Amino acid sequence: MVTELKSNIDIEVYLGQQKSLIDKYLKKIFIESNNYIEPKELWDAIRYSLLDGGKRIRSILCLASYETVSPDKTHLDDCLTACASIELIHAMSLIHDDLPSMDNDDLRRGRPSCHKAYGEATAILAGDAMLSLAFELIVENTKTISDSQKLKLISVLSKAFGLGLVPGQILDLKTSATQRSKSKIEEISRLKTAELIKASVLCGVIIGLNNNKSITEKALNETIIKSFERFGINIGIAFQIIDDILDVTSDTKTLGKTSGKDRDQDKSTYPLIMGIEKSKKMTEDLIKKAKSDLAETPFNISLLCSISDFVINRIN
Ligand code: GRG
Repeated sequence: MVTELKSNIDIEVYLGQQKSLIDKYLKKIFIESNNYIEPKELWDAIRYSLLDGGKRIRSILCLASYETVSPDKTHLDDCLTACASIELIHAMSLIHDDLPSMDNDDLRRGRPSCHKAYGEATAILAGDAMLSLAFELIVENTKTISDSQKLKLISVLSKAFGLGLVPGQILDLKTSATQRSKSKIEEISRLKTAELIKASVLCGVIIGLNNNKSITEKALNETIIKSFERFGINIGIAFQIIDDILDVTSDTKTLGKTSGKDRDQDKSTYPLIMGIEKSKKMTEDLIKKAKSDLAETPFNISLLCSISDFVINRIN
């Protein structure tokens, strides 16, 4: 059932369709259900940061990983719940990242960042609420997966946050330009970006793999999960390098966030220390590795390979 992709046009159509599916699902939960939290300003700040923006690449990877390992769509709604949870965690990390005490950015997704629109206190608290709601959604909104799968999802996402994003952000804020060796930059990229991308891939695998009756052997399951973990880390690091390249080569309008920030904040990144061409070559090597990680699994990997190519060819 893996979607056959015949050309680059197909992948763009596919990405657009999946983004609409995720946006529609988020709107269903956060607008139509009228699941209101008082005071209204808090809910408005959450909706402002979560809806109407973002490429939804982590969710797209979660859905595509599910589609890759699962023979049917039995758990698609639960997979969409995991996507909503991932988008909450990702969006709250962007709110906190933009705060004056962190990256101090006034612009996000082409609009004033959350603290500019709602004030700093509301932005911090909206982020806190979003992080807790991400886990509440998995507990309360999933209907067809087992309790053990729910726990695995919660474990994977909380590890990515507490042991990935947060230490990655601290390192990013505290490591001076002179301390940034290539290996230090890689460590920061892995923690602050690749761990959540890996977790998004794993969520799809955790939901879909139990559904695959031909893969019941525990040892095989574990080997498959390890391959997907390596895949997620490799495309995650490539994703961050492209982000750093775009910070140098693109403009604020295209990015929807302030360009040239790394140089302004004296943050060494791969493109700033090695140049654009060598950094691009690194992303190509990482995507090659990511594809060979997937090739170790018994699935049709064409969809995930096409998404990997998109990751390094993106323009925003
Ligand atoms: C809440 C205690 C606490 C800490 C939060 C702020 C933080 C820790 C982590 C930030 C990590 C961060 C912002 C990493 C950058 C990752 C990245 C490349 C973000 C941009 O992702 P895109 O391009 O964004 O997918 P869109 O807007 O498309 O969703």
